[in-house]
Amino acid sequence: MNVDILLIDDDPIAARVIIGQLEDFGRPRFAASAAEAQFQIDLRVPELILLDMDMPGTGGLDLCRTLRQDMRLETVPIIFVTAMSDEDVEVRGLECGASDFIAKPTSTGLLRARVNTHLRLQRMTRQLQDQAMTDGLTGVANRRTFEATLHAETARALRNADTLSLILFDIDHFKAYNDQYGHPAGDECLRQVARALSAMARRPSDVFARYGGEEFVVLLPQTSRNGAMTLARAMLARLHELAIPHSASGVADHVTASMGVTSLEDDWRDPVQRGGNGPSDHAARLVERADQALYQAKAAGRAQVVFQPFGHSLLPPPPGGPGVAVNMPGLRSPADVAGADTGAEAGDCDSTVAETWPRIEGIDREQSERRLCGNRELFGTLLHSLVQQYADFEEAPIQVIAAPDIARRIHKLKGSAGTLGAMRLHDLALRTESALQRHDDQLAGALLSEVGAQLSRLRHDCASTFEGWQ
Ligand code: GH3
Ligand code: MG
Repeated sequence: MNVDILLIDDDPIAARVIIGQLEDFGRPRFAASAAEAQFQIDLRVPELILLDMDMPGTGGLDLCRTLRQDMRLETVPIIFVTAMSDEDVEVRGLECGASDFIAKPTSTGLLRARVNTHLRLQRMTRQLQDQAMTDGLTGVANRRTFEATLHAETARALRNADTLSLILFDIDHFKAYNDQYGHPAGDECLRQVARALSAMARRPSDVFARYGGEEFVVLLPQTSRNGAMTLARAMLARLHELAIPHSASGVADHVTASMGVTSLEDDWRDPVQRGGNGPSDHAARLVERADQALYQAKAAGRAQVVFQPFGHSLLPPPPGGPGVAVNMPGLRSPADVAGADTGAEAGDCDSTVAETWPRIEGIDREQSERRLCGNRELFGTLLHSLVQQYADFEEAPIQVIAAPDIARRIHKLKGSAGTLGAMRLHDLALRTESALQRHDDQLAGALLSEVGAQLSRLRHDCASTFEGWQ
């Protein structure tokens, strides 16, 4: 067995005895002072530290306290070796972050047993930490890890004036895949997709995570819009190569995904112009924009990438123009795609509000018309599907608020309402989301009732505007 143990002791004789006693574990590294210990740790983080409590200079207790402040040593056991067997000393040692004590002169059996115990505990702790960070089914990072990294990376991007991009993608017609091939095959499909596409986010700071169900997210620090779009397109192409059969897809004969991309870039970062309050606002908005882009990719026929600039609704579109949709080869013709209107370009288009664009209370005409490139029919279809999707909000808001997925649904509703220019609904969803985050269930319940009422109004107004609505 070869374990990387660091022994810190200013007494070379005592150290030699301990090194001999630990020979079963391999040869420990040795440091005779705090400075040497620091040098060894910087060289490589050890698996376990044995520390002489009676060190001169800063002393063992001070050194232990310093080591405990080092994040790299968070899970590394530090065992004090001491000739002082006094309860008070032991208490002070534990308060400084020591994991255990061994009395000098050390007994070989006891020393080995203690070292073994702490190594085992440390491995279990690391395993648990890894499990808490990864998704059990696919082995990629989980949502929690993504969210923690998203906040840290957004703060870093704002501080350093770096770009930060996000890809959010969702497997197309995955419910139909499960229905056709069974749930275990669905699980295997998710594993395959995660394995193949996560390998493409290669930089150490990239995070590929399962966002939920059949939805994944890729966080790309220091990556521009072009870089993120290139990667997203390459991911679509990889799915095409993987060619996992999906005969019930309706989009292609293999598994495809729809992707939404957004980038926090220089032009869109000014919090005053953007109306934001700092990193957490920017982080939430990144997800929201990617989600809106994904929604548009779905609406425009699936199996494609749509880009949405980070701040375009508050600022003019960047040079390079409107949202970009990228279609994949090998897809069925638009006419085959049930329920989707692929005649429209996804993303923003510059145009004035056409006279025929519906006037509906609570809908910002200009915004919805621009976002859907004047495609009135698509607008009707999407609004109809939004109202259908959240019909339960109209019927029983109080029960709905207790559902475990309520935060996610409200978040989705907010994004979809924004895309459709349903600004009153968007604003209500935003406030509900914020109340839920503050665990103010009473306010969230009241707001959700208003959301339900607004949805009812939309249903009513739209029924008189679009044919075939009931
Ligand atoms: P769309 O193209 O609009 O995304 O359609 P969809 O069918 O993919 O979307 P929908 O949200 O209707 O269905 C998602 C399905 O994904 C339903 C759910 O059973 C399935 N799913 C979610 N998580 C898992 C999982 O862990 N394993 C399996 N096998 N299926 C899952
Ligand atoms: Mg899906």
